[in-house]
Amino acid sequence: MTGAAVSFHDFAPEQDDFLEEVVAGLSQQPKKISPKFFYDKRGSELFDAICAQPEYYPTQTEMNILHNNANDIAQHIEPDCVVVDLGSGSSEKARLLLDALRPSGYMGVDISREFLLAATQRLADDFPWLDVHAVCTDFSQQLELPAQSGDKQKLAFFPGSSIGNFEPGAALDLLRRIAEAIGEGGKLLIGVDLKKDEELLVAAYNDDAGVTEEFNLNLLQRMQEELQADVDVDAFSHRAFYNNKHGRVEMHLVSDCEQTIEIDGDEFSFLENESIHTENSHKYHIEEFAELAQQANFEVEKVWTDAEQLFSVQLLNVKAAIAK
Ligand code: AVI
Repeated sequence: MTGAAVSFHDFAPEQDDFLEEVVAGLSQQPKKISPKFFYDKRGSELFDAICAQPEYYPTQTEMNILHNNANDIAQHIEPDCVVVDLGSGSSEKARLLLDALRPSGYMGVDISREFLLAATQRLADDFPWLDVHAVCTDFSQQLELPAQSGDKQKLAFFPGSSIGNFEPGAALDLLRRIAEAIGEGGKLLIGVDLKKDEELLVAAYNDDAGVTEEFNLNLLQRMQEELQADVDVDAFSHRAFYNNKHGRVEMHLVSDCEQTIEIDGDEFSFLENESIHTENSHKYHIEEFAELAQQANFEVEKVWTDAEQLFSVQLLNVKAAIAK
């Protein structure tokens, strides 16, 4: 079925400079590269494959929580709200909620223009009663919403525990930005991965099929292909472990030997076992996340989890401004 046209709002997000950021990151000690560079076409395919690995519990657990509790979630939301899907991608998780929520509008917010337009059009086709908007912006930098949402309640939706990939300070900034964008009366439905047995966490980032390993190493492949970097991908190994002090799973690319790589005329030397830190994935206790939410001007209304308390879906309210 073909639905109504999608309204497109292009805030023309600035493209990241891969070369500049890689050179800056490898010039630091310890060396690092932002996880945002994982997601080229191959990286996005590999991430989808990670989500289907039996060890990577977050995706399926969160989908089950959303599916099983969609009607209860709807009880807490105004029926004609506007869903603001942050990092909407294929909109797959929002689809689990739409029939129960019956919102008046849906705004898919994503940096990837082509992907966003295709996914929102599919959504408009499948939910012809929904007013669908595609908002192209980098919400990790700024979050502007089109005025069309009017006075209706805004329900921001940020699944996948993507918040875990932000350092606590940056997570706070992002939550504050979301609170400001959705305003008083707005709510945020967010997926938050929970602290748990270390073995389960480590296994989730070291799947037996080696998909996470390939996802991590694809960063070096990208550097080779896009930056003509002189780097031997086989001379690096994937490492993922739980850092108890920081409450996060860390991913690294570890040099198997002493070596030098060259990128655009710059040389970067590695000792044997020296690493490039490529990702942090913070895990929270429910009370820790409530504290973070509180600092960002949210209060927790309700938390849904699975029976094993692996993952949580949390509904937060923007706190009312104190009257002067
Ligand atoms: C996207 N993000 C929430 C994933 C995570 O678990 O931190 C990315 C990922 N990295 C390795 N596996 C999955």
